[in-house]
Amino acid sequence: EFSQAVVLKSRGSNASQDVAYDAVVMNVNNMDIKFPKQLFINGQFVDAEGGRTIDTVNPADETVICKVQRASVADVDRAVQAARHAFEEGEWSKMSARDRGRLLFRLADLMEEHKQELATIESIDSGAVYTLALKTHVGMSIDVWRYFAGWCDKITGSTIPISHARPNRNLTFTKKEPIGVCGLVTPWNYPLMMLSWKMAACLAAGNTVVMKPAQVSPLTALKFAELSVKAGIPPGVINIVPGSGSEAGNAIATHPLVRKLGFTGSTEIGQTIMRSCADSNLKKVSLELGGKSPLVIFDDCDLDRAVRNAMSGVFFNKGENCIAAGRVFVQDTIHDKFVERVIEETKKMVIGDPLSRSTAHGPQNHKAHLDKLVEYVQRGVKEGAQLRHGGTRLERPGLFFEPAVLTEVQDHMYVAKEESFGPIMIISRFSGNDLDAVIKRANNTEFGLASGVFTRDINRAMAFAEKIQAGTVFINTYNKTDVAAPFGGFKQSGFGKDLGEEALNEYLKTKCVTLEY
Ligand code: TAP
Repeated sequence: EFSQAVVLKSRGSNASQDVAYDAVVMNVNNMDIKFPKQLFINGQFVDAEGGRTIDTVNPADETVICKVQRASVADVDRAVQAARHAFEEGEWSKMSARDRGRLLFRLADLMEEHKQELATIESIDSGAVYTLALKTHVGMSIDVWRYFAGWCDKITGSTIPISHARPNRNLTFTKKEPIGVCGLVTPWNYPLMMLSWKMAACLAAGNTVVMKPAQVSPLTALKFAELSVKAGIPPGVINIVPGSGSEAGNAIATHPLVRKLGFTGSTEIGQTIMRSCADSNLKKVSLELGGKSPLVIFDDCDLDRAVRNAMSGVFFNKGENCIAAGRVFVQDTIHDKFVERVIEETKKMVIGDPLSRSTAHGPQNHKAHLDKLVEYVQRGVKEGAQLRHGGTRLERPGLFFEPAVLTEVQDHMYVAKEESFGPIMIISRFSGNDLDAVIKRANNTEFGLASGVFTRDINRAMAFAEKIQAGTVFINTYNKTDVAAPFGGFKQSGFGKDLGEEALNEYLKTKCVTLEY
């Protein structure tokens, strides 16, 4: 039987299947790398209708890496038809959940075997520092595939005691079923990881998928597609359609055969997507959107730890991090010392070639983003904030921005309200021990993604966790995400969780069955 063959293939070491494609081959980072640049539809790499392309640029030196095929509305439709066929008639829906899990474990193993290559591709395409790409961009992606592979055969419904129709008896039970063809649209900050967070849950639940990576960083999604063939994932289960949001992204969001859309990106586009999903066919939708996450530092904290965590809270992955601490509130008794320490440490950060093992801070993802960051800092200064460090483009090839520290930021300022999505620390003071007053300021935003507090007072920490309006709360730590812990925002940071058991519900529907006997 084919499903058995697929699974046997997934177990055998020499069973991998190769797929032919028009490859980009490079020697970079002291290794040979090879990746596709075409659309991936129905298990094959194909050119887009009309052969249109988008240049993908290496932000470390602004050279063009390659031209990637650009999906049209018709290409997206082909991908959706392939996903529908795979769901309704292919082996994917026929095989047992345990076999499905085996395929996903095999895919994770292949990603691990290609870890260095994936991290190198991520680094040249997105500017991620290679050592971080290994650990986070690729490392956490592998973890998330394994985590959800383990869920495949543990998706259960429940039995529910309803009233009996005496003298007969009744039994009600629920079944969790896959939704069908799902669409995914993701941003550029962690290209492979954003794909993996959503797609692993989506496939573990038994769906098929059409996915559009961000046009500025599509390469690891295509390498991933190649590995999915080697893993033995049947054709049509995974389809990847690089292209622009307004064309390919919108075609997914409005397609009448797509029943669910998982989106990560800006709040503005999230609103557009939700409208498109409603108007087209009332798709189920989950949105992971922007943030302006508050980090509150009290004077009874472990200052070394607070400085270290605030720095990584803001500068991690060049600040291109949705849960970045977008606003740091520091108690006035330790404010000056904190600022001094942060500046001292920021000056020590090694900025440079993301492939160098000693680099801590690489180039920003793309030019328009870098320009926005420079303007953002200037706007803060114009409004009266003090620029204490960095904040300009560095005079060297590549899209390098010197991490910035802005102090004396007041609540009404643009930089206190809007997300930068870059390495810019926004510091404000608060006075006294009035927890409620600082929480009120921290909650005075339409975002609600993450938050953090540093204090040795457990009562204060717990009160903060209770009152803060954010989907994630860190106490005496920051950025500590894990594949098993649900992740997602409140308010205009969106709804619907990624990661953890809860993420499965985003890609399942509940059927309720009642019988009488
Ligand atoms: P967006 O501009 O919102 O783009 C996200 C994705 O949506 C891209 O693939 C984009 O395509 C596509 N898109 C644009 N317009 C579309 C449309 N009309 N219909 C369908 N798709 C469309 O965000 P970005 O600039 O890539 O990412 C930055 C934002 O993402 C920040 O606000 C950040 O906070 C947020 N973010 C949030 C999280 C979580 S987990 N909450 C994680 C990472 C990032 P293109 O390729 O054409 O741009």
